[in-house]
Amino acid sequence: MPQPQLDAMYVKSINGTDDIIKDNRPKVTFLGRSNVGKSSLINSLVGKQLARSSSRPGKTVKLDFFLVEQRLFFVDLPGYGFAKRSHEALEHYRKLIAWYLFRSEVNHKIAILIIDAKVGVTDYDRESVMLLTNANIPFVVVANKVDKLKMGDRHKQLEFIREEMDGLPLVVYSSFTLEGRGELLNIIMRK
Ligand SMILES: Nc1nc2c(ncn2[C@@H]2O[C@H](COP(=O)(O)OP(=O)(O)OP(=O)(O)O)[C@@H](O)[C@H]2O)c(=O)[nH]1
Ligand SMILES: [Mg+2]
Repeated sequence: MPQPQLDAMYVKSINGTDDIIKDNRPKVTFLGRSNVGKSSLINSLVGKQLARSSSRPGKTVKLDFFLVEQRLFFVDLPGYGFAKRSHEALEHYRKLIAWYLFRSEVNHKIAILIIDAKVGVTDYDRESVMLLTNANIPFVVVANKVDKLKMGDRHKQLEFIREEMDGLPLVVYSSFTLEGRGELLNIIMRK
């Protein structure tokens, strides 16, 4: 079945404070470790190649804003914890992301915390859950790349992740097969 596209366009990329933060239209923010598939997931949701993705980690380097259906923004964040970055670069990204999420006073609609279904829940993911919870930012966890799980491992691996996430909303997803797309769109786009 053909997947409906969303009306979506690239607006701008920022590296610090900017008028778009004060634009009151709600922001849907995609975060997660480097290479976990944040940019690909945005593309799979809107139905076109909008965000730049790459097989090499470290592709997204700023906060990229996309206007969706004229009424809200999708925000693609740089990945956290890319080991090949210098200490200074890691600090820069950590501060930029923390500022945007917790101190910029942007109008958060929901954050989409993307984890790798095959890798499972990492320390970084646990820390993100804690920080989002403490900041009262609504969020949903997305277990992406589920297409990489062998059928025999799928059930057990997803159970591990569910247990770790302890009752938090979880969407099982693949940007390749589009499994979970309808479910996630319902969560993100509901008024
Ligand atoms: N098998 C599989 N691969 C995926 C999926 N989603 C993304 N990928 C691949 O994962 C790699 C990273 O994708 P990106 O979308 O660039 O990841 P990112 O999280 O935006 O990465 P950074 O911007 O570097 O933080 C690419 O090679 C994608 O093709 C998925 O659902 N399944
Ligand atoms: Mg990216």
